[in-house]
Amino acid sequence: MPLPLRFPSFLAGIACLVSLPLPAAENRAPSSPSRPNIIFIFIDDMGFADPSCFGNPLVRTPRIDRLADEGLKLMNFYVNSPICSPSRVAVTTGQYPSRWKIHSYLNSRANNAKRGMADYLEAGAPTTARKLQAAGYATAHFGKWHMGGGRDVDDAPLPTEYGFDETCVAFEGLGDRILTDPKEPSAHLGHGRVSFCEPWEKTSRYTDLTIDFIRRHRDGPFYVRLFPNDVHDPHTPQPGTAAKWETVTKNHYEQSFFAVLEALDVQIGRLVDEVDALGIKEKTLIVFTSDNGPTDWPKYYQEVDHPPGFTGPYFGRKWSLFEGGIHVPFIARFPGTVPAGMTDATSVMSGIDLSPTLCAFAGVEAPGLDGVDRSGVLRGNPAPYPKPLFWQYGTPHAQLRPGKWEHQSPSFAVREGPWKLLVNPDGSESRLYHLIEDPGEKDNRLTSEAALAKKLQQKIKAWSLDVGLAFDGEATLVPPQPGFPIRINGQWIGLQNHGGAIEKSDLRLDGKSWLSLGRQSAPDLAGSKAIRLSGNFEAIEPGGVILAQGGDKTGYALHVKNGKLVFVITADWKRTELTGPNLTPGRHTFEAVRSKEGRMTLQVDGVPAGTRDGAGIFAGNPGDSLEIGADLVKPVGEYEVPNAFHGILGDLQIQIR
Ligand SMILES: [Ca+2]
Ligand SMILES: [Ca+2]
Repeated sequence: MPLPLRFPSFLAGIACLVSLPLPAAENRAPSSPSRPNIIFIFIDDMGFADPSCFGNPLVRTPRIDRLADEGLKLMNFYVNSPICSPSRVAVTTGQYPSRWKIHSYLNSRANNAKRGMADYLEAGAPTTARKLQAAGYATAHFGKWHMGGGRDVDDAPLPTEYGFDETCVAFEGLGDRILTDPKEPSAHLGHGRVSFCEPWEKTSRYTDLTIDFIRRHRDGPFYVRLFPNDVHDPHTPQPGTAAKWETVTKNHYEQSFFAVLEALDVQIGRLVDEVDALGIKEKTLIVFTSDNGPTDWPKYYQEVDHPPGFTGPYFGRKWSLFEGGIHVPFIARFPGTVPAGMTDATSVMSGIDLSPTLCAFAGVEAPGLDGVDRSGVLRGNPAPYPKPLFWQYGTPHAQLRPGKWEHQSPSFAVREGPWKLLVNPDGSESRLYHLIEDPGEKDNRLTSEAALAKKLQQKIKAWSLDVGLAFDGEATLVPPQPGFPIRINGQWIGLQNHGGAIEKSDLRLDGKSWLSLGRQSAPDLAGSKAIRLSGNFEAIEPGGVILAQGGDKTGYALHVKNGKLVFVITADWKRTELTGPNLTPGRHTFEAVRSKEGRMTLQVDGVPAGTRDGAGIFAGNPGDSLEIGADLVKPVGEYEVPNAFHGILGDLQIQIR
């Protein structure tokens, strides 16, 4: 340890320690060590009910269960984001990740900039590791980082700059790292030693490093984080290990997931066994939880009937602020200090609370954080959460949204006591749930508890101002309208349905009904974009809009005029139209394509109807929304708004890249 550099802060840490008032004797078991070792295990994408002690219906995780038997299970633990990077920032800093402009996953520089995100967590952010390091702890991080570095970001601080003596990460971080593919961009970013292994070997490699670190620091105190990449998908188990699950599930994705989950359980067991064998069990706090809910890619719904990973009683999954995205399993084991075999079903705790809580166990001060010290709860004294908890994820920042459109949540949420309000910044899609009576978030009480909902909206407004997010606190709270899903850029997106009749996958429109998707959620049009619109239709009247986004300055539309299909693009106030042949009665398929360069093509029933060249670049995003079955304001084509469609629409797909 390079002591001279850290000497002043080390001394300050000791000074803090000495001046701290001693906790009351009755709050602390006599055997409770004052500077325990801390092992923090943070699983990637593990659902609430993936460990069998939290309700896995098909697979047993005996080693994780043993940890729970010997420790405390919290049934109401939340992460502060339904996606990796911000969730990791919260558990690392004790602060809401929005404070550091990390509201979604960190990606390439261009993609981060586009979403108003930082490229990495600033090295000056407060961290548990730095506080404990200053207090004399040996510190280390092994496994997934994803708080900066990777892709084309080669100037992120090294993980050691956040207070870790030793680190080894994966492709989403710098410093020493283990990769699985030599073609991975991280292999060429420099800033650390790179080694390779098979995907199914990663977790055992990180566990090896953790065990080696613990052996070297067995006299303590140490703080080590094991952040496995498993059970994030794609699930790539050791060849041959998925077959045993064929009798349990026919879903091949689930077979692979179960094999990876079982292998992860084995590694957790290996680590815990090592702690016990070293005789440091009573001096070591082990915390186990997950960074967000289980995967929800569209492919699982398209190829098999459901994605792998269980959320138990909770609705929603990864990328969603419904409970299934943020409500995760939590275990703490610390024999003699944390009660063994206890289940706390009432106390709420969250990722931002870990820093003040772990520091409290270590006797280190952690002032000025968003999180609160919940060490009392972990010592077996259930207590109400002292303030509201807030979340922000979603449009316009997120990009990644659940594959099942019903799982797509509003972008803000607050929980206070038993109540949770989910709401968009403009008040739309508001939902108010009583989580004790309705943990599955089925019964929206927005109307019957309007005053309470308004109060919670004000609290979100105040929090948004504090962390630097835009939110309209005065907006009218509007409950979600019954939706209709459309495939947009490969994802099912639920559009608000204003009067359309749904018949299987068809949408029947009567000339007075339409679907809409607000401008925040509508596809990004700015720049030189390729557009592909496809589907089928039957027009009962000879005119009407099938779909339209934008207006006469920037936009695209497909409409029927005088019994012909018309594809129209507006760019820089210039309108270009491509008209198809006379339509016969009945169903027709269509495909309308515009290349990045502006070349338009139209096919009706598979027959090309011609090409035209238009302007290549959209100057910006249009101010109006995407509508199906009408163009409500500012017409894209030569028609009067709303030019509502009367007929049937099927299999509509929009791709804008
Ligand atoms: Ca994750
Ligand atoms: Ca319009």
